Amino acid sequence: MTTPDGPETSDPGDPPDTGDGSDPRDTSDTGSDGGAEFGFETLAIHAGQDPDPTTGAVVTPIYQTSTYAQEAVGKHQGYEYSRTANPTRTALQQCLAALEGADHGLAFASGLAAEHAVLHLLEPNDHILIPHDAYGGTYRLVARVQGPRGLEFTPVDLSDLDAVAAAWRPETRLVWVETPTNPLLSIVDIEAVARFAHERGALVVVDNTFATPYLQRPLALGADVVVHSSTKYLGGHSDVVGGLVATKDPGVAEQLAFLQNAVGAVPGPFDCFLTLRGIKTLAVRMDRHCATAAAVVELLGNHPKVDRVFYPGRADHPGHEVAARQMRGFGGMVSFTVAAGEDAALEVARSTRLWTLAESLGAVESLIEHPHRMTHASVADSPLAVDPALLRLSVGLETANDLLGDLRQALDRVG
Ligand code: P1T
Repeated sequence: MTTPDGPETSDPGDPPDTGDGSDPRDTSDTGSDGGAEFGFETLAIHAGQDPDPTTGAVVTPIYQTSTYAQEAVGKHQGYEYSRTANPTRTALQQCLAALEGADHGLAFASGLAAEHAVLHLLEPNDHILIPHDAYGGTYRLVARVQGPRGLEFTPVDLSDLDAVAAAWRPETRLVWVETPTNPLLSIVDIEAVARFAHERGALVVVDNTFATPYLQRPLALGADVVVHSSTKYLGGHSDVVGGLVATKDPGVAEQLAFLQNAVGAVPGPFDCFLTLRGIKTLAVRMDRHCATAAAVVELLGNHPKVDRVFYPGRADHPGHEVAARQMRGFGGMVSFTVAAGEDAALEVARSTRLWTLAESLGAVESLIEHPHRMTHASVADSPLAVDPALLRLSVGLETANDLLGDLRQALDRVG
């Protein structure tokens, strides 16, 4: 029975009575398209998104409803209450699962809400390894939310398996991988870390936000769980905040579906619609992001005001070979240090006209930001502190020459 607090009886673990035995909330179905036999672009446009059964609408409707009429108590069409399940969210979850080669997809209100749900799989006194250059918000969540509740963690350079072995403890249960990392674009060999962790009975989670499933499929490389800030490339238009999780593991999926409903950090139907709409063009956008990023890297690499350029597509990047093996392209994110230091970096960030000074990434608009004072301010006093001379670029889809010209004039200004 649905109560004002929500459907306490509708544990996502228990299939609803739909009359025909099916469960439309089931995250294990990637849509009637089947899945594996179709290419990425086809899945992005169609997986989980059959024409609407009621009207034939080609685009999955925004089911802007909190509740659903029941024919009799417990007899309904698979939906009881929108915290538990909503058809627009189901479509997004199935689409994501298809793109990641997963059996289950779960949508959350933000990337950090998705991460929080995954970290909730752990018990107090469990130990995890996190990247020594993780996204600042991930570090804050681990160190300041989960840490005080008993989670033990060690930041480690995950590209160095000796360092991973040295940090390993008998109670290590999970390795949290980000690759490429934010903001230093370090690369972790997912296959090698997964092999190492699985031999010791630990789970591997990959934050695939920077790469997207178009460029990298962590589950195929052995990871157990993929998380996304869909706020970024998946949404792709700077107009929605969201998070996604994908996994093949039915036990993990069941626990996460329970948490999704029990904690309630779910996205609304309009946010799911916007994310689905973004995903349809992911492949073509990523190709252009990669191509323009390569041109930006070329400019930065030859500019006298620039000291170091961080981009896995460069032959001198320590993770270049692994990236070339595990990614389809090197992505649209580029970081660099300004030779004259922090003040000069701030001057560059202030001086661009086309590159908007803003947090976030992965959208059509090109963005520039200063990680030390912005996205990674929460780690400024931690072992993860970022070089104050570092700038991060999210290369957008504007005309490449316009972007190059604007960056050049901003760099030329500094001493
Ligand atoms: O912002 P949210 O949707 O909650 O996602 C958090 C998150 C998780 N993982 C990675 C790799 C991220 O980059 C982010 C969010 N990052 C930014 C807002 C940023 O500008 O770097």
